[in-house]
Amino acid sequence: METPLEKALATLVLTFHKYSGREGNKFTLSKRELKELVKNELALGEKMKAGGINQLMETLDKNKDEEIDFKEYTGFLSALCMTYNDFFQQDAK
Ligand SMILES: [Ca+2]
Repeated sequence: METPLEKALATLVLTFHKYSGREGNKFTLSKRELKELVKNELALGEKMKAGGINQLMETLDKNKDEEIDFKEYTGFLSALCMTYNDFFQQDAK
């Protein structure tokens, strides 16, 4: 049986592919695909303006090819995990 962590990992991977396959390269996120992912899958996405997406894209796109590959996406997940952890630690105080 799948453990909660395994389930979470599958969700992280499947969410990437759910959006990366929409246009252009099937294995990378274009800016539009990244925007859709953030908007639909994260509560903060609702509040994010166009400038925020541009900035996020610039931060994540380490090799500057205007696409977010899976490795670059893991950088995003890592930053999100850190934020969640900070949130839990603050909540525990
Ligand atoms: Ca890239």
